[in-house]
Amino acid sequence: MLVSVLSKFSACIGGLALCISLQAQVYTPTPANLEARKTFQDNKYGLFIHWGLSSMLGDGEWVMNNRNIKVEDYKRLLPAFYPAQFDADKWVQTAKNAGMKYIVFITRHHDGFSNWDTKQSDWKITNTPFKRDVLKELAAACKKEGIKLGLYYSTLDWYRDDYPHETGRTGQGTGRTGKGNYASYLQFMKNQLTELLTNYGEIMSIWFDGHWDQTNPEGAHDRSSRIDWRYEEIYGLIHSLQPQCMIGNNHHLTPLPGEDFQMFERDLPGENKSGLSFQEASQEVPLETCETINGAWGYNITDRKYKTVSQVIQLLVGAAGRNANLLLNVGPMPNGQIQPEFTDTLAAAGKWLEKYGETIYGTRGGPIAPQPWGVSTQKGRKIYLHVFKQPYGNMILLPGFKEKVKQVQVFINRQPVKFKQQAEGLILQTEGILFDSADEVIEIELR
Ligand code: JFZ
Repeated sequence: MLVSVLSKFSACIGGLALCISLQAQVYTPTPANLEARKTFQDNKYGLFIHWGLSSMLGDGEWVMNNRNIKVEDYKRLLPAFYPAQFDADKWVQTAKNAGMKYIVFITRHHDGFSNWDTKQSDWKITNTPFKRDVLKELAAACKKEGIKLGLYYSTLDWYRDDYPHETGRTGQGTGRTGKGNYASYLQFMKNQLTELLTNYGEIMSIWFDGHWDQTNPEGAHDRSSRIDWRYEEIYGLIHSLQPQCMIGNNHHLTPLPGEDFQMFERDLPGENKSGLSFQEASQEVPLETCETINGAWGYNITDRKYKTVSQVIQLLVGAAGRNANLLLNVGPMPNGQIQPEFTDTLAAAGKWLEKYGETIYGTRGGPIAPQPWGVSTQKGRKIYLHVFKQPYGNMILLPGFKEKVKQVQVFINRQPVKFKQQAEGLILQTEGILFDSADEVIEIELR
């Protein structure tokens, strides 16, 4: 009797636990969050900004790890940081001129340095001689100009002892002797995130990075994490503070419960050129590709691998054609300025967008999968073919194209394009069309 009561009792407890853990797996985004996702997809194009103490060393944001700089030595950067030319309005203007609609700023990268006046640590920008809370200034400048603001936040830390560094894949050479303590580190992160989501107005997104430090490298069969990050708690906190705030995590995995967009690093969704993106593109949440404008995220003084204007345009369009946003990165100089090689290219691509923006903003990936000649986007009854190079044989075949076509035109000058609808698909005659732009757009209007 007692046995059966006990077993019933434990079955009940077991059921409850199962119920609670299932609950934790279920995430229902609020209407405001769903709305924010749409706006995000409509906006298409953002500026990523990697900047902080590491910029001073001119060797990328991984310099602390790569050169095994000890925390004690790296600390000397703090009293030396004085970005005299920092001007949040200029950064925002750079994004605007580029045709970008949002900025994602590094609030805290792997070196653990906080780019805002956090109360949780002394390792912060307001303790440099510069003293200013650059995030406050950037948030104000963005608000003034109608640019949305997302925040990059590293869950990996090469500086703090309480980060579980013993099991980390990186940061082993920074001389830490204290023991990792995730409970303490988690509380620290939650306190910081609370500040970020309370004191800086509406935050478009939190862009997490660092998960992979606790897993085998990309492409490995087992990508399980050596620590339990307790994302339900972190994500729950964010969504309770700002329900519309979109959470993304650069773990290079299928999105986890609570995440609102999926990111691809140096890759367009479906490609895996960088070897960092083995994950499949989600059909559920918005997608975003991040890329560098040269070869580096944080300022690298010798990096001259500048992308051309055409490359930037084709990257953006290539992302749009795969239903993804492009988050294009610059690493400003230690003085706070974005170098002219970057601003010039961004502005020139922005000029292209002034003319062709209608075929990018507010669109979704089109019905024609990426082709050797380019990609397609769609908005309502209009399909835009983005042609990167002169089509072979002066014709484009869209196999299996069934929908009835009203008219086809060259987007920029309304020059009519001859077309035939046949059993094998839609055939466009491109003879006489000048393909001299990085991307010539042909508009197909459906009936
Ligand atoms: C990460 C960061 O480490 C990098 O500094 C930058 O912020 C970028 C946007 O995101 O990039 C990664 C992520 C994973 C690995 C390497 C770089 N990895 O697994 O080796």
